[in-house]
Amino acid sequence: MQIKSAEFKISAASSKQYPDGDFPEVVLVGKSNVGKSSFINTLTNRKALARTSNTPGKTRQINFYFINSSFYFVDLPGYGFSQMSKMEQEKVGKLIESYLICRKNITLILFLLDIRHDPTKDDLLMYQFLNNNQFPFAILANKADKIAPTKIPLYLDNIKNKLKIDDDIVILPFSSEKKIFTDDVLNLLDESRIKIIINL
Ligand SMILES: Nc1nc2c(ncn2[C@@H]2O[C@H](COP(=O)(O)OP(=O)(O)O)[C@@H](O)[C@H]2O)c(=O)[nH]1
Ligand SMILES: [Mg+2]
Repeated sequence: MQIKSAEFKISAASSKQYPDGDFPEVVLVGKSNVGKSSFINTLTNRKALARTSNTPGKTRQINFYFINSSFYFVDLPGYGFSQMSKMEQEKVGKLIESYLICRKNITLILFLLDIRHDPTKDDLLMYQFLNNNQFPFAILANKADKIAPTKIPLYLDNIKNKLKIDDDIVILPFSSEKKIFTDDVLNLLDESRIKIIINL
């Protein structure tokens, strides 16, 4: 797949604002600051299509980006931002959960983790939520530019062990910074879209 066009559609604070139509949605999930918005900028080859930030916890709405006039990237708010008040964290949690549970358009969830770190408690909960509910998802171990290329398999194994992930779950290294492994992700998108067409 080649990404030829990308356009910001809407920042949704509730399900009423989700875009109409039956376009497939590829969803970015992960803790605050893991690189969800950067991922969208990297794949679309745009510097600031999605707002990235050094300050975690900025995005509290669901942002939709229309790609190739045929599918959406959906940038979910980050979870697990400890400086957000308990009430706000709960609000964000509910927004994420209700999107994931109710939205029928979801084709693929890209679950971002930081390759360098052990998954957090919230990461583990998210993994179990996705796995137990049989969502179509793959794990991207982001910020792979921060470790030596020869160490990447070791770090991936650490994540697999900590989350106890099943062998059939796809886990790929990724880096927005260095734009490495983007082809693998584009292939994933191709496969997931084929799947949805067959399912229909
Ligand atoms: N080194 C490195 N930094 C990254 C990468 N992806 C994102 N970042 C940085 O991590 C911070 C948070 O990124 P952002 O995309 O806003 O995270 P989000 O909260 O998940 O949307 C920013 O300072 C990014 O520049 C990556 O692959 N490598
Ligand atoms: Mg973001």
